[in-house]
Amino acid sequence: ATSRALIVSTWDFGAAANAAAYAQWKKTGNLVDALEVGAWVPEADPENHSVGYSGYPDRDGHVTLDAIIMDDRGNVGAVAALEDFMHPISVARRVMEKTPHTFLVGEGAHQFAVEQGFQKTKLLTPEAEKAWREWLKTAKYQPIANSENLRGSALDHDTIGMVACAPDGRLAGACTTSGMAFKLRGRVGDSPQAGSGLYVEAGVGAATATGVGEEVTRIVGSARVVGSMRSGMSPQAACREAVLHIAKLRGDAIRDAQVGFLAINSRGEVGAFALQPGFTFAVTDPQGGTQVRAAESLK
Ligand code: SD4
Repeated sequence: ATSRALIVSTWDFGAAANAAAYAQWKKTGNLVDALEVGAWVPEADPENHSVGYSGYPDRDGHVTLDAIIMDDRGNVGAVAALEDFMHPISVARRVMEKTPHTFLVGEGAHQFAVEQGFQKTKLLTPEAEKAWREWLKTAKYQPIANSENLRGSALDHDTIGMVACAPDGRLAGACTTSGMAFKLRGRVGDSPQAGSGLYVEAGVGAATATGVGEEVTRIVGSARVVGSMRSGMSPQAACREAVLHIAKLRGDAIRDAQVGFLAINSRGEVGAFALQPGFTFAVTDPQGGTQVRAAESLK
């Protein structure tokens, strides 16, 4: 038995994504392939209102998706504010592999996805539309902690962040989300921003973030976690340090907000830490065994 991890993902719904990613990794041995296929699971899940299809819309009723994928050779692709496509992670991968760019947004990302042959899909489901119409009655925007695990709640938001380390130490990461429910039109969170929602560095580790993206973006959180690991911290200590930094910086402004970091280093050691209790993550080992664990938290 080994304690090293292969694929780790945010939240309890990460377990299903890990299973798909693991099966793909067994087939091709390619972490980027594995994470792309893993990310498809929550992206296509009609019961997950925080990622992809059936995600909650922005306050004007548009489902807009953000995603990023990254390896440890400096290859990265991202899309933001992408509408009408079920698998933004795959569009992000095409940005990485087929363009000289790292990030496409909005209409341009949409045009690129069409050109690449992705099929358009209506993302707003009747259930998500109903929740949005309900929200419109008060139109109060208030991000709530851990709504990711409250399936079907109108306050549901969040993201799958996945980081992986192969037994030879190679690293990769992916992150995909519909962002905060009922956000302002045009809002982009931390998730598709390299360094904020995801960061990967060869020989060091990879980190991803979840929760209120603005709080992560302010400190370029995932790059900070990887930087701490580069300086010798364990993944756990590095995630904790970033959360403490946000707490100190933001004080009362983040009293009810959730932010969580999840990291893996190049030895396959895993750590996670959150502002609030309730952040869970799924860990899959190289033999395919998966555990859902609760992260430590500040409060
Ligand atoms: C964001 N962090 O857009 C992402 C996803 C989310 O994690 O809704 N929470 O802010």
